[in-house]
Amino acid sequence: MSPKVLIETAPPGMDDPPPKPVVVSSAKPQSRTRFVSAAVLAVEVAWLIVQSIFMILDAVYHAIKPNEGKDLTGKLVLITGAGHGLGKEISLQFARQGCRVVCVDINKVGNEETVREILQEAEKANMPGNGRPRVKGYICNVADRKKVQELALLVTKEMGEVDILVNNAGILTEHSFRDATPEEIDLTINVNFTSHFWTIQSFLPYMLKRNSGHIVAIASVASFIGVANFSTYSATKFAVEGLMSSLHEEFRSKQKDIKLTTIHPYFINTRPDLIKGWHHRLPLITPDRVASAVVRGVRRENVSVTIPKFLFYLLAFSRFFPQSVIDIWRDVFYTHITPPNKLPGAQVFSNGVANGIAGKKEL
Ligand SMILES: *[C@@H]1O[C@H](CO)[C@@H](O)[C@H](O)[C@H]1NC(C)=O
Ligand SMILES: *[C@@H]1O[C@H](CO)[C@@H](O)[C@H](O)[C@H]1NC(C)=O
Ligand SMILES: CC(=O)N[C@H]1CO[C@H](CO)[C@@H](O)[C@@H]1O
Repeated sequence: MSPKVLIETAPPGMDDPPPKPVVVSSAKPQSRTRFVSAAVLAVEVAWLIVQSIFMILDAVYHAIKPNEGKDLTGKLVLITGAGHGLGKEISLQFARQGCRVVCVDINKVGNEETVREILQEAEKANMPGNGRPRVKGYICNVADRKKVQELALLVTKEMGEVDILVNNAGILTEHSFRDATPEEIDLTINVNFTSHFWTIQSFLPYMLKRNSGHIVAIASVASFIGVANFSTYSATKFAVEGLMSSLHEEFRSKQKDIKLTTIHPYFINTRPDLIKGWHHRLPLITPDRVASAVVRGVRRENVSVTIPKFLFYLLAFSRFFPQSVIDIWRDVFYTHITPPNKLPGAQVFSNGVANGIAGKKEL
């Protein structure tokens, strides 16, 4: 059936632009198209429900009988902030998977220590290096875009194209919002968040070229909920979640083979100096546990991993309740942070940025 085309012409003498041609089909055009699009939507939703049921059943099956995921032997992994705490543990665990490792940190001493430990372990385990260096350390401030670009060129030349990028470097900034200085705010945002743009933009082109790669972001449970005296930090973690979630959506159709994983750990006991100021109802978790969750998440290509897992469900569930209910639960399962410069007898820190740019002098 061919629709009739009706062209209305304006009465002569008026300067309006000529109206657009109006397409009309026979009887009740509007209600018919509305009916058709509603029917199409209904069919699509029905199909979505069927597919979702199968996907949920599949997820339940795998939760009962977990698969170990892809083999990482021989992959080149770059970890930022490899010189201390979680980054160090992540580096060691990827090396134990048979990966070649690039350790990046602003702190030369810590970074070299990690490299040395990996080499020692590899020697003991007699792991083959396949003629290329198993591990190498690089000093770089990830908040410095130019330095990150130079790093990408150098690493690619010396070690090869990076398969897995782990954005872990960051600083824990603790201050009451009133006390936050512009320097602390800028530094935290640059290191904990903006750096992700520089590293991803620098390493992604190689991944796109080969149509394979994996980008990991270490966010936090503080990307789901805010924490008092942790506002700047928490804001950067929400931002990281937003970035990764958007990238997932952007890559999902055309760059399916670039995998993304965001890790949301609860508080980790990496920093004895800061822990003194933490009062919490739930036990802290160990870097070791988080690092194995990172490796597992990468192997299984999980988009989001929360450690401990129950916190993810608890926090998602809590959203069904009024804020007053959430508040009283948080009063019982509290996490209170006293900034380091407010701890009795602590003059070690001049401000809330505890490890700030440790090792900057060495650059
Ligand atoms: C990770 O992926 C596996 C399947 O590869 C799945 O069984 C598991 O539930 C996922 N875990 C999370 C936290 O999404
Ligand atoms: C935030 O830190 C201040 C000290 O600067 C402390 O007095 C206060 O109790 C802390 N707030 C919370 C909710 O932990
Ligand atoms: C996303 C990111 O880089 N976050 C880091 C912010 O700082 C903390 C504390 O060092 C790190 O644990 C995070 O990895």
